[in-house]
Amino acid sequence: MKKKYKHFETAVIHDGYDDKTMLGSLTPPIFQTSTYTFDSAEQGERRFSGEEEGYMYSRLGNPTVSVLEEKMAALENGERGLAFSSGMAAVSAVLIALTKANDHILCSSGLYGCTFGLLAMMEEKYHISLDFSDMNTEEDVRSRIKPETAVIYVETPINPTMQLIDLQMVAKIAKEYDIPVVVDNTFSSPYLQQPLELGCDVVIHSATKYIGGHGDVIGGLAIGRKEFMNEVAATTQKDVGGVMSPFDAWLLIRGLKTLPVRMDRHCENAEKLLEQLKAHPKVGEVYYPHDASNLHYSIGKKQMKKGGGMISFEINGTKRDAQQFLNHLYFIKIGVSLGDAQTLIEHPATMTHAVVPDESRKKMGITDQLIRLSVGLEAWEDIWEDLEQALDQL
Ligand code: LCS
Repeated sequence: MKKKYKHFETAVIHDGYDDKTMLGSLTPPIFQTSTYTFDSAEQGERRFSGEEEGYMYSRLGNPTVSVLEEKMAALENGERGLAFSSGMAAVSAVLIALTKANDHILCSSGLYGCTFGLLAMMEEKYHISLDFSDMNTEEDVRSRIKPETAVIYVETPINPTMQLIDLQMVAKIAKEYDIPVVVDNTFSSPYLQQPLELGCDVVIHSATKYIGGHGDVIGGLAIGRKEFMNEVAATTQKDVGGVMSPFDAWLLIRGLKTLPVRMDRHCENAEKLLEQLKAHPKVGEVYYPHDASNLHYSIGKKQMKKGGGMISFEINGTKRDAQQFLNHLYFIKIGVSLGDAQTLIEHPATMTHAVVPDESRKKMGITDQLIRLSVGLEAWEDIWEDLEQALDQL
C-alpha cells in the first residue's frame, strides 16, 4: 500500500485505517476472534481458493493486525507489511523464506545476539555459510559475494556497537548480482531511516522497541515487495505460525501515532547526553550515528534523518567497573530492551550478546567495558544527573 499522506506525522495516525468500514470507530476495534464463519460451504471454498477476499482464521489474517500491516507498509514505502509475534519471528520467517541448504549469507559485522544465534543454527543444521563484513568499501562487499549468496543481511545502526552501513552502496552492488538486501531497521524506525527508499528489498523491525515505544508488547514486522511478502505470508508466516495477536497489534497501532514526537525527543535527549558523556573522564569512546567524530558520520548524515535514541560507550576500566556503574544507578533501569519511554541501560557482553561466542563478540567490537544506553523521554538533565553520579563513584 502506497503512502497516501504527504507527511509522516499524518501518515502514522491516519494511514492503513478507514473508520467508515468499522462502524465509525475512532480507534481500530480489537478483533479478538480465532476464526471467521462462512455464509455457505461454497463461500468457504471460495475464500480458501483465493477466489474471494475475506478472513478465514486469525493465523491467516485478522482485521486489527491488517491495520498495522497496512500502516507499516505505507510508512516504510513498501507494498506489503506482515506482522509477527516477535522481532525474531519476523527475522526467521524472512531468512528461512529466502534461503535453502548450502546457500551463503553475507551479514553486517555485528548483529543482535539472537539473530546471530539463528544464523549459527542455520549454519549448523542447513550448511548455510556465513560471512561477516563491516561493508566499509564497495570492494569489501563485492569480494565476499559468491555464486551461492542468497541474502545480504544488514543491521544499521548495529546493535550494540552503533556502527553504520551505507545502504545505498550495498543495495547498488546487490542489484548487480540480483541478491536481496534485508535491513533490520529497529534502531531507527521508519521515521529516521527508510531502507526501501534507498534500494533495499526487505525491512524488518523488532516492533517491541520504538514502534511500540512503551515497553508493553513483543512484536515483529517485515515489509517488502508484494510478491515476496505474499510468499512469506503463505509459507514461513502461515506454516511456522509466529503471528501477532490482535491486542498486540492494537497496542502497536496506538504506539505508532506518537512515533515522530517520541523519536524527536529521544534524539534531542541523546544529543545532550552525548556531549556530557564525551566530556566525562570515566568514559572512553562514545558511539552515536550523528556524532561528528564518529567514523561513520557521513553515512549517518546521509541516511538517517537524526541520530536516534541509542548511545553506546566504553567505561574507562574493567568489566567489574562497567557492572558497578550499572549497580550505582538510581532511577535508570537496568534492562535489555530499548526504545521505551523509560531510559534503559545494559551490558551487552553479558546480556544481549552473551549468546555470541567470545571470539565473535570481540570481532564485533563488543568489549567487556561497553555499555548500551537507550535514552528515554525523561528530562535529559535528570538522566545525566543519574549517569554522572554513578560514573563519579567509579
Ligand atoms: N533486531 C534487533 C536489532 C533487536 O535489537 C532485536 C531485539 C530483535 C531484532 C529481536 O526482536 P524481539 O524478538 O525481541 O522483538 N533486541 C533486544 C535487545 O537489544 N535487548 O532485548 C531484545
